[in-house]
Amino acid sequence: MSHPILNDQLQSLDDQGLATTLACLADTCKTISQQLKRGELAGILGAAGNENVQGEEQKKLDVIANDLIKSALGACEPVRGIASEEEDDVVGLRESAGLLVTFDPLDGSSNIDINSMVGTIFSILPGQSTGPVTEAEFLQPGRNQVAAGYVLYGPSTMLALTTGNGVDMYTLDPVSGDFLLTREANIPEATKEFAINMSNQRFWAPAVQTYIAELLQGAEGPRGKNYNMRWVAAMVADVHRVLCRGGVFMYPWDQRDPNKPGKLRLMYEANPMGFLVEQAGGQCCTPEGPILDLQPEKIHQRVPVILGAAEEVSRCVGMHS
Ligand code: AFP
Repeated sequence: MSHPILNDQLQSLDDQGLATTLACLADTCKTISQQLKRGELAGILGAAGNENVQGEEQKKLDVIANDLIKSALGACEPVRGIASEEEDDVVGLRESAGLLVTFDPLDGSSNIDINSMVGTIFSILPGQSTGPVTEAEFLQPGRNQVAAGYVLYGPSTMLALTTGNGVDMYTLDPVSGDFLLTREANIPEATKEFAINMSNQRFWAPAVQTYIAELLQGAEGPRGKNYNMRWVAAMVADVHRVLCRGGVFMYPWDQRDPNKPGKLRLMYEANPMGFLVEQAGGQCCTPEGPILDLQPEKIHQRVPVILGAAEEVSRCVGMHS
């Protein structure tokens, strides 16, 4: 069976600037994948001794992945500016170009040292001006995204991509070095699988407590079926599972830090995943409504996230009202 090659598929896009940018991101992720495969042999595990803007320790690989993507997009003509989860400020590249890229270079970095799954998440927005690049220009609702995706570095390296016409999943062929189209994502409306960090249960809002308690009651409870639970602790891997076989994933608000409305970042994680999940037939919401309709207030903003099977997301969101 022959699988279409990503670069051939990209040639059919109307916007060739977008195609060039996506090809650049895909190529850079191949390099990150190679670095990850060498693991401890490459001496790139462990801490780099820095903290990122959110006060979290950066791993060497976070820094390496960030530098690789930053430098590749720096040489990519259609890109006007970039924003990275690992950078304090947005970076202006060329005023004449039309695309803005936001990215989380290495999501799930606590998994690096245990040789478990991590990924790169990206989102592409249209530029809003022909003048100097500013943070304000990036603060567009996720609905404006022209493309979003992630690369999952797992047993095989996979790219999930949407340009607003469904979600295509490509597998990196180690022989040819190409990303080959291997499946389309589809999230069934109903599920029996949920993903949440249960250790935070006592900190959740009452609506989330009630919703998860219902799932845990299984067939004897109001939902009338038994649910299974999974948690990889890398959003990219947990959402990949939802895109492949359905399920609901949540990182809700909790009261550990009342000043943080959630753990996940709107511009680097929630918006791109929200675009993918909606394009695969699922929903992605905060308790107030669809994530993609949120007007961002700052580039490193955090949000609560409930995404996946429409039936579950609606029920959980409904419990908040
Ligand atoms: P890092 O990339 O900073 O390790 O964070 C990953 C993440 O933001 C997201 O990918 C996971 O779903 C979530 O954190 C896991 O958080 P817990 O460690 O609190 O379960």
